[in-house]
Amino acid sequence: GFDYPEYLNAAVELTDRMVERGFGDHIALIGNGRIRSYKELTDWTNRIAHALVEDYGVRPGNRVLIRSANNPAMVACWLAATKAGAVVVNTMPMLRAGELAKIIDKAQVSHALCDTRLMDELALAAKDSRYLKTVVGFDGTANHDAELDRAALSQPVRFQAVQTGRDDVALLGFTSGTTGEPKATMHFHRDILIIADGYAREVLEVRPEDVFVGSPPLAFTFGLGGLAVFPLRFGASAALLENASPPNMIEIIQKYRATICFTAPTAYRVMMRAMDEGADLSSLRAAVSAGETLPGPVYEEWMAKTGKPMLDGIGSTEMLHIFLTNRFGDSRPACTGRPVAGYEARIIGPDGCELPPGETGRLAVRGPVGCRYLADPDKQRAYVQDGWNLTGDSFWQDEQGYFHFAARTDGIIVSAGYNIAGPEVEAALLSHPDVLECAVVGAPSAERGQIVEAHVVLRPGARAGEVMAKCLQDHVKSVIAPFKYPRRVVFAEALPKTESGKIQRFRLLEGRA
Ligand code: 3SK
Repeated sequence: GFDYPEYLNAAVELTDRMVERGFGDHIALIGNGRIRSYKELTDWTNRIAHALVEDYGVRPGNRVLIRSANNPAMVACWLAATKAGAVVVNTMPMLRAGELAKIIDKAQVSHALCDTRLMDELALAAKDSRYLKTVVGFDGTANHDAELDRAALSQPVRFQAVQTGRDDVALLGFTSGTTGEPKATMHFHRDILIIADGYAREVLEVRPEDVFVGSPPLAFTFGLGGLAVFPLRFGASAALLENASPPNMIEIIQKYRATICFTAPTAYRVMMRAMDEGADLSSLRAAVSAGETLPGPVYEEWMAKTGKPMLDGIGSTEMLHIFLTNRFGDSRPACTGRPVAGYEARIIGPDGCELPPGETGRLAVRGPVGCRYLADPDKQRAYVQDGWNLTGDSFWQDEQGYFHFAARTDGIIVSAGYNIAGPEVEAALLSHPDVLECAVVGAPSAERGQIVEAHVVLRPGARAGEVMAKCLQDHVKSVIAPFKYPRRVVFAEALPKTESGKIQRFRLLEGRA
């Protein structure tokens, strides 16, 4: 069970409590050229919390937006605002003024803490806002040379955190999803601990010696969990990278002997090419893959190279983190495993009834964390029915109870009466040595209703053209049922992605009926 006291402040549990438990001298955060212990992080967050309350008037329940790349200062601001009882909205650096303005409006953000290097777009968004009145800059580098840093410096290192209830909202997770319209999901203080005490404890078996590294933005709950909550809950360390390109991740893995990596399959593929050139990733004991389907060939290659399974998992902003996952001793290729302890999952048909093994339907989940949309009762009713969260993914369950991804609920391509799961075609294309990345969509076709259309980014050195298109089509036909082959192949330099790295397949179809 997940039993927490009635009054609980998640940020206190991740900092002051860790010092009390003897982790004061352990390394908590590494980033921007500095290493900070739990004691230093605790004092830092307490000073900022004081400044937020006394200098900037943050009150319990205020919505505080944070705008930053992944760095220790962003984590410190998040923890400090949480200690002050605020409801935090973490946002990604790539957002533009228009997108920020929508979030500010929807969440009724009153205060914003912004890395000074990213101030321009936020200032634009704040200009005409009815809600956002206080914007404070912080220094995302290690120099502590901005307004919030100076205000914090004159404050004491002890702070009496706001006594929040375990069911008070602590975090608003925004998801632009793959459709473009931002939705916010509310998460309680206890939810933040549950994702660590569930998935991270049960599946990753996190210990204080672990060093985490990865690419998802802290503004995305995948990143906040994997790169802040999980390490801090267990006295482990997180190495944060403002630019988490595969070469930068490799450098950090080698330098700090990182043990747990969170990233997406595309980055793992690039990292595996680097291993062929001598990169040493032997310190990694867990490679977590999420955010995109993990193609079977990527899993197999990782297993062959490291002798360890890549842990494919699926989560969502609605559910805060991973609820279905492979495990160290229990993993299979092209399979997302079984529910995390405390969660149940089932496959349902269009009538809401559970489907038998082997049939593809919508994945429904329930467990200790669930979806609560902010100010959107219609979306809430559609997403949560009879206590089950109806995800946007279709899956099928095998006879042994393992779950297999089929497609986004809206991602099944129906071509001349055949149901074709785009991700299956993508996996087939990715098993071709010249393909770096690809996205498959159902393009409208007068003849067949839809046709399978593949957008392909080739590896450097490979030549795009008719010969390559034919070669890829033949390859797909040789790997999966021939009717699934992409009838159209479009070569691209890059694929459209959300700030969190998800491919936006809908954008590949924009402007077509
Ligand atoms: O699978 C995902 O995309 C995800 C989303 C939010 C949090 C965690 C995960 C793995």
